[in-house]
Amino acid sequence: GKTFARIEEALQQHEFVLYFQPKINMRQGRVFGVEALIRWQDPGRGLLPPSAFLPAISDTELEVAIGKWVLNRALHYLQEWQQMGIMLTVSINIAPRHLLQANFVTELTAQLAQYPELRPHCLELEILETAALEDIERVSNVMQACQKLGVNFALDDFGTGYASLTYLKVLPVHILKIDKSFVIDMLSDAEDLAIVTGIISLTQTFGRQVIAEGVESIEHGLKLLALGCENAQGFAITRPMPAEALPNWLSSWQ
Ligand code: G
Ligand code: G
Ligand code: MN
Ligand code: NA
Repeated sequence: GKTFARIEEALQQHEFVLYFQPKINMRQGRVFGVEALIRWQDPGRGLLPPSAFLPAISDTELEVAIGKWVLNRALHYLQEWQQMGIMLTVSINIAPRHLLQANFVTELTAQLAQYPELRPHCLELEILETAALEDIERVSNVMQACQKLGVNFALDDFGTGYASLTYLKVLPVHILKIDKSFVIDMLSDAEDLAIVTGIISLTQTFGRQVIAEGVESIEHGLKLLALGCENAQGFAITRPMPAEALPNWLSSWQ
């Protein structure tokens, strides 16, 4: 339709931009990474969030094309920051269709080859928990091939899908991201707190890392630390920001 054509045009016209949201280790007080989050700088409507355009292109080749652009831009900024002496990991959100493309590993290899100064383990791919379970064997094989390149995986929105513990056992994910819907209300909702507590203890059992998103206050951070989750992402630290703003933000943080 019209929307689809407009989004296609936006990609050609370079109207997409990447914002970045820091991830911190609360115990060390250290920023260790950033998540790349796409925005559409529409000349007529201003800055649009992913919810305004990604649903219209879900599971299409255009979504894959945008995914390739995101990967390339994220690596570009990462290299730029590295050249400034800023050592970070960058996480990008990978759509299921993109990950399951026959040539995904080849693409990833080629993209990384464009940035030879970057160590592959500085790149983390965030996969939705729900997507990871669609075709568990294929997903697992692709993830293992990417891991051989040195690329890490995060299971995003963890807790919102139906991840069986068996799947968690076989998937080579190094970190689980506790979905913000549980984190935001955990200080007032006993059930959400139980879910957050359960996910943290699950990661300990399975020898995985854990990060909480939706950390909106100091109290959220303190509670998570007490529960054994040291890693956090959320508005209490900062909202996502343009790439150009990150170096200054990092200076003021330290
Ligand atoms: O940026 P915001 O905080 O509004 O993100 C909303 C949702 O959009 C997030 O759940 C995130 O996973 C998704 N999203 C953001 N950027 C990208 C992207 O580059 N690719 C994909 N596939 N999803 C993204
Ligand atoms: O891909 P993922 O769903 O993890 O994307 C993160 C999303 O969460 C983005 O839309 C980002 O803007 C949003 N976000 C990040 N921190 C917070 C927070 O503290 N509170 C809320 N409500 N949203 C957040
Ligand atoms: Mn994400
Ligand atoms: Na998420």
